[in-house]
Amino acid sequence: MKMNTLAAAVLALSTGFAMAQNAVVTIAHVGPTSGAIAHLGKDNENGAIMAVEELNAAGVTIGGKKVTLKLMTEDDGADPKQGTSVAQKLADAKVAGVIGHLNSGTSIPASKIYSDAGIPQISPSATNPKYTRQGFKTTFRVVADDVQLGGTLGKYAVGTLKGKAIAVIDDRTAYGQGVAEEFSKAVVAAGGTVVAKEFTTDKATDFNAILTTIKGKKPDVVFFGGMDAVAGPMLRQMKSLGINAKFMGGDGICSSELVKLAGDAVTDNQVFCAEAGGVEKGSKFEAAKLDFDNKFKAKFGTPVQVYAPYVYDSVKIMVAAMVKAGSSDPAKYLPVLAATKDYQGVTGAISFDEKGDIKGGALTLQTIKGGKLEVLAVIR
Ligand code: ABU
Repeated sequence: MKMNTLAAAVLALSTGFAMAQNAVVTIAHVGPTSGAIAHLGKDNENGAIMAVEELNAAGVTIGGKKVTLKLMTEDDGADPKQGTSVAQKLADAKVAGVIGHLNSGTSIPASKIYSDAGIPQISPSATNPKYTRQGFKTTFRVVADDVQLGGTLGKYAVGTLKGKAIAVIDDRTAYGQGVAEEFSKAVVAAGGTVVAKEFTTDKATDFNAILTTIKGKKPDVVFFGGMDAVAGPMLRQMKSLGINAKFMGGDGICSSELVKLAGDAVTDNQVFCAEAGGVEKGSKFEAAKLDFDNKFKAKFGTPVQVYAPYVYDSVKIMVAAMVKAGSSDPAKYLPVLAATKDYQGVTGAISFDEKGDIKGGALTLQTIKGGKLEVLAVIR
């Protein structure tokens, strides 16, 4: 027993010594870990922590040398200005790569700074199409975009939910406004009518004025382009005002937190939302995703909100590109990252197109039923 303890101590010391000798490769994660959607930022950050810990435990060799990965975590508060200031800090620190940001409103302006510095950036959750349409070689995304999200949800509102009169609200962010516009276009194309267009902000808590206007239009469906922190109180105020319409939103509201925030203000099959990714039931990725969800809950004591697994895959894709390129120098591994093809992640098979977008991205359409999110369909 004593010998085992001694052997373990020697091993720990020698492992620690070896780790200390390893070159350090710094990857950054950025998301809003403060503010109204800090729960989503922390969810994303935890996905990065999990990936880096697993990689270090397994051992990473780049260009024939053992390396230790270091995760630098930054908070952008979901604020575009704070986002660019953090991006400049990371560029000055010459990090090897960036995973983030969470929001489109921060990812888009930050992407110019990373592009100028030649630093690869993978967003696990920013869905505004503009993010990858700026001609930057350093910009990647592992989820579907708002054209796909808004388009699919608009078609669903009219075709499946049989909505005729549809009210649309957005929070004036790059994401909220963009997804609401795509949704509205698809509603009209499917033969529905947008009877009201209202807006709020991503910090608002009182929606009585806009909801009263909307109530007067008697909508079958209310769509909200924005995040769960705003959608929860909005649903409660809809109930107080007696608005019984279906409620829809994109990935920003499709979180386990929304279920808590809305509480008993929602009835079964009243809320519909879509995550901008997903794996089909019965596919070879189903078990890996479930395993990730279980490990995540055991490690952090909280369920996945939305995008932690996409962050986890993003870190692993970036490191796989460094290993394959034999270098963590962005100029050397960037072309390998761009050529990522059929990477087998926990969120499915990932390949990038010429813009840095995921090829053939999926959506997971969900509803709230029995106080939980329930998957209705995975759509490609
Ligand atoms: N995609 C929803 C949340 C993040 C964003 O695009 O702003």
